[in-house]
Amino acid sequence: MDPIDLTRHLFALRSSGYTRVEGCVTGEWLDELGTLSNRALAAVRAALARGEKLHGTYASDESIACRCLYVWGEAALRLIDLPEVHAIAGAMMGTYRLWDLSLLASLPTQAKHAEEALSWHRDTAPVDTRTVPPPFLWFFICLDATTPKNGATWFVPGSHHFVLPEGLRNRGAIPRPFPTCTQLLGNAGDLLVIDPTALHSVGANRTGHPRRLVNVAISTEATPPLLDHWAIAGPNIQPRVTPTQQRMLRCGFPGLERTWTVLPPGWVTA
Ligand SMILES: O=C(O)CCC(=O)C(=O)O
Repeated sequence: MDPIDLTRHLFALRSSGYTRVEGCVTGEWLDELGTLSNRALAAVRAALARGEKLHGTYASDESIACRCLYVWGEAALRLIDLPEVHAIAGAMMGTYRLWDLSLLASLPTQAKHAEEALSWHRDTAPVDTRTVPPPFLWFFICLDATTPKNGATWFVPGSHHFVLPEGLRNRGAIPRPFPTCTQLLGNAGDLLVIDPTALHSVGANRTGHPRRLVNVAISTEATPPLLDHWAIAGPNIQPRVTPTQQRMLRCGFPGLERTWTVLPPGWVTA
């Protein structure tokens, strides 16, 4: 990314809490990512249908996630090296690690939901990013164009700077709680970067197909990752990682879970 572009995206992210980098993943890479994501999604839906609970992961009729997407194929593992992620994460956070690589799907929603934004939340409390780095950044690769109809993420620009006023706390799924909220629209292959301390929500998907994002979820180095990714990568992946992938997957935090609920059939962890 050229320095002027990087400066533009950093300014957008710092002031509004989000930015969009166009066309980061294209061609066969994007196609393969779509195919492996569909396999992962099918496996997660099958596990939920069997009554399994996804470890550390919210699932509903409208949105589900698949963790540790790197185990589903090379096209996912390669995302850990994405230069745009490193340029932005490096400038915003200094040192950082992979918190998780997840598939996020907004599923076709029946008319029972009048709301367009299904679950307003922030993932952690806002911090003063003038003096400390944001604890997390979510780098969403759009596998599908995100549109007003298919559940594009809702977002309140600038809300990463402020706590909610007293009267608006704990009100759950409020439809469009703020006049300035907007949906994050992009084309397939674009990268939507959000500071998840901002208020955001998965959108209702009124189409017949899932709206899929892959989240290269990054945290500061001081924050433990969601899982022990190095153990989960296991002997299939460990011997062939790039130095960057090794740095991002491996960490010294004790006591992390060494597997996840849904992995490809026969997958061996370390
Ligand atoms: O899938 C989405 O649109 C939003 C995901 C989200 O809310 C999150 O990752 O915290």
